[in-house]
Amino acid sequence: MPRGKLIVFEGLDRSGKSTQCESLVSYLSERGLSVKHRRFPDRTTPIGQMINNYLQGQSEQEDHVIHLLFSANRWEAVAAIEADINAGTTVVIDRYYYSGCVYSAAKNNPSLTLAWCRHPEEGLPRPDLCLFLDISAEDAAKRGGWGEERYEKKELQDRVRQLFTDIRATDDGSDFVTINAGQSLEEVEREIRRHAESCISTTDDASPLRR
Ligand code: DGP
Ligand code: NA
Ligand code: NA
Repeated sequence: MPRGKLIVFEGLDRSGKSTQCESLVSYLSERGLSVKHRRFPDRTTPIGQMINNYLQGQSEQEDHVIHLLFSANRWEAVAAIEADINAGTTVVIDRYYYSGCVYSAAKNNPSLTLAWCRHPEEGLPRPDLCLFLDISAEDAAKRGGWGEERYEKKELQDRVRQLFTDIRATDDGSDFVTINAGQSLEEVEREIRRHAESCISTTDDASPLRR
């Protein structure tokens, strides 16, 4: 049986990522594909609850500490993700280690560089496809605005977008397919489906997940 694929969505808050992620999962499962939906942070685990409290402003964490908690929240799911993929299930994830790097690096803490932030993420399974929903912080804010959570502020989102752009110039960025998230929902959906179809029909199914 061919292994499943690892498909990741990335983008700013309010980029339409979660909506598009859900839509792709339904689309693929309606096509009869075995598919599983995940999101990071996964707020349901004990580590995820610490992250949730931090994001909602109910607790404070030192910048490196929260970075490592976000990373640990991905590592604690790795065995389950790999088991699904090896059993032929495609796993679609809303946010992954690219968010992990850019949101922490956007804090402008001099000892929290993009390179430092990347280290704890090294060795996580690399996606077969990373759909980067690109939108300016300004246009994202027009979409009903951001909520109350810690990072949902224009200045930080501007830096996050710049850092996503910086990542695109690195080896990690070679995973990205950039989608103009300023288009209509239907146009974005169509583009995503096209990329996902092409990823899924790729015949290198015997190749293991990259790290
Ligand atoms: P979401 O549930 O997708 O809205 O994500 C919650 C917020 O956390 C969002 O502003 C993005 C941010 N975030 C996601 N992953 C990470 C991470 O690994 N590290 C940091 N610092 N922030 C993250
Ligand atoms: Na959010
Ligand atoms: Na979201």
